[in-house]
Amino acid sequence: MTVNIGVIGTGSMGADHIQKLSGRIAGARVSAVFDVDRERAAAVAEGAGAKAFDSAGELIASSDTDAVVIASPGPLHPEQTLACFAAGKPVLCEKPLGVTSDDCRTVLAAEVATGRRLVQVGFMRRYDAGYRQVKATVDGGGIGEALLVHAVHRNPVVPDSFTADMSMTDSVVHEFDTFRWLLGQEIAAVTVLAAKRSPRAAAGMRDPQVVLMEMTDGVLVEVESFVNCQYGYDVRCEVVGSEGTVTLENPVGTSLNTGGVRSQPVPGDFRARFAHAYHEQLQEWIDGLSTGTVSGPSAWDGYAATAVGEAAVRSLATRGRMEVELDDQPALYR
Ligand code: ISE
Repeated sequence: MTVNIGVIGTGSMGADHIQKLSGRIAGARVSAVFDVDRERAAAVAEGAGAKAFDSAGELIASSDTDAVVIASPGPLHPEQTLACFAAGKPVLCEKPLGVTSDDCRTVLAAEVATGRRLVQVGFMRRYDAGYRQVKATVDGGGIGEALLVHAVHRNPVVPDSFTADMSMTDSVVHEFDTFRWLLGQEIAAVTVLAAKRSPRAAAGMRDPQVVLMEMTDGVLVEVESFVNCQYGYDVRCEVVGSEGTVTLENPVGTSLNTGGVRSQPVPGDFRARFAHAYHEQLQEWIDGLSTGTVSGPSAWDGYAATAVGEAAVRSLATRGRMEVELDDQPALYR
């Protein structure tokens, strides 16, 4: 069976998904495309052998679409996800599920009302082989009891429109999700401090920043976020346990030894670093759809990440420690 996928948004992430879904992912094809940029949508649709729609609503409702990928700007995600629920169609929604926790609550309530899981949130790191190995080691007791985590999240550059708050809501939101998943706990409190400002940061931008997350059972997770590091994309972590540590390095394909120096390439951006994870995310989503199962990061995960992001933004503004109060988890997500 081939699943017909409608893709909303043909910017960089949407285009990346369309490319993967057009040939590389088994059991799926792109049947429908929508973007506010009609010309771009038409060109992408032609390349993919898909139909270009005039609105997201029409794409979602169309019989050409069995399931939907949402890669539009974040503020549109809740409304488009709700439309997918109304049409009874599974949806892979890029992060964030909603830009506010109230938006996410609306999505949660609507999904709970359908009585089944329909949305998966695009936290693709859960599909990365390296993170999966780290989680398997921690879960298998390979380092004893996990006590604390050091993590690094660096982007070479960001556009001038990227704000200090976005370091939390757009970048470190991945660590919020990753360490909730990896450690199997919620985040109880978060503290964010801006470091000395890089001269490469745009006016008004506070970069780098350091985030301290306190997990519900006392594990501490410390993350450096640096979005103007210049040299490349660098995401790493080390989980420190009572009997040892497990480390995820930035992956290295080749090493060059010459003139007494060893050099190794660094990924240019997150699409290159997580290309395989994006592929696995789509393939596992499609494989699940054939049995009617949506099992990846849930609306609850999307809500929790956004709620922690809100607390982190408040902490950055006040230099204070912010507790994270989550609602009761609906049974659908337990
Ligand atoms: C970007 O939006 C992403 O989602 C990347 O995975 C992340 O590493 C980057 O920092 C974000 O800006």
